[in-house]
Amino acid sequence: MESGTATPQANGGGSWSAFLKSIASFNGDLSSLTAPPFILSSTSLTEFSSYWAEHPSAFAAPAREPDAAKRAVLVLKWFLTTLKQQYASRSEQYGNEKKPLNPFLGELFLGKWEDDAGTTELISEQVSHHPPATAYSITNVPTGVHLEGYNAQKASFSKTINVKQIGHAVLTVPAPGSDVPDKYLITLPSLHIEGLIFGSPFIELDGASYITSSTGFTAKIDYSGKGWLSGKKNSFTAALYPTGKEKEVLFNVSGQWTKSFEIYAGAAKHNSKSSLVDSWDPEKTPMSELIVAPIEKQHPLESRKAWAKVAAGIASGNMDAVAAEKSKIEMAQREMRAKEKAEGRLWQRRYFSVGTDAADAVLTKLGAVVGVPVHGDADKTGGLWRFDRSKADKVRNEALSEEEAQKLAKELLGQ
Ligand code: HC3
Repeated sequence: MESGTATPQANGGGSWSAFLKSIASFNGDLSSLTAPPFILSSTSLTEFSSYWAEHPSAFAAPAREPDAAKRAVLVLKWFLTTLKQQYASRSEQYGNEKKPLNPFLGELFLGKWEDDAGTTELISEQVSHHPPATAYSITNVPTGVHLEGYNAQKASFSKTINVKQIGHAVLTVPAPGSDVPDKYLITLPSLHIEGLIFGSPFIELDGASYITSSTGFTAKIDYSGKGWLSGKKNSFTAALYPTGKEKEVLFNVSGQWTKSFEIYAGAAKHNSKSSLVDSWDPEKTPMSELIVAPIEKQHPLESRKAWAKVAAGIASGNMDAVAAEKSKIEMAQREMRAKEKAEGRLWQRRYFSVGTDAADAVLTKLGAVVGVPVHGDADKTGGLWRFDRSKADKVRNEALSEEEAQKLAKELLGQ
């Protein structure tokens, strides 16, 4: 069976209907969802962090803009450009969104982009397993634009799978001519799965998400899908306004997050050719390719290396091998947790630490504007995770010997 390409229909409707029955009563923990083989992806959720910067030039652009309101609109533009990758890229022909691999604690996904924007580095780490949470740090080296954040998901079933994203992202933009960088607090949209009943799942975003800045601007993005009678798939409208003055719209954006969008000055009711200030068309803007080290050079905890045997099993449709290889990792992880408990220690995250400030500075200043609590929903994500530069500097040039790498793989992954 070619699980990577086969449709549910091609694999027998029986197991798909059993899957549908099982999700109608599932407990909200997406990692516990038992999906039929043909809907299993060999990509781990730690890889999803890369979707934030597949257009590094858009990511870095705000650092070159001297005007604070225009910087805020460039941040909004970059955020909107990421949505297609985040929510539709795995389902190029709509309708084959698969179930990603559940990362193990400590799993890493490291990479970089090298293009016109210079080097942009990605670090993604599974910082919590119960509840599952992934943290990430992305830095454009020449400009110093830096994104960090963490996320978890809470799912419920009502007509379909509905997913609320827990967590947030913080973008730091060094502003031209200022010693104090801008901070942007970004919330994450809710989503639901469409097409489940037809065996062709894809994502639609819903509700609203926000970006609020230390420079006094807020963007609200409203998502809507194709209704019964009207509307287009993956639609959105967005408005940027001085924080607290929602009616004083400085810029508005509209379009489809999978297709193109236009940015206009002022409120939407005045949109005309002359108020059009910018636009985006993913077809005309090629993505940069993420560079990931070859598997043999990766750290044992790097995602593609750790899951290589599971991925091979999925690709060849050998589900016995998939189950056996997954259970090796799960057992080794369980044993490691038991050992840590017995020795009274915790797993040391490699790049992130639980926020040490008595109160997180960004959430204290900006959280209330966009509904992010000062504790950052730490109870649902295993902590309020912040990138720890000192940890990252320490491991930057660390080289494991072949022997050390093998020992780690055995101990932590049962390989
Ligand atoms: C819900 C989801 C897992 C979570 C994925 C997240 C929210 C992860 C963080 C990224 O930044 C954005 C993102 C994009 C897609 C989200 C996934 C879509 C489907 C997957 C479920 C666990 C799988 C449901 C199974 C099935 C067969 C219906 O696809």
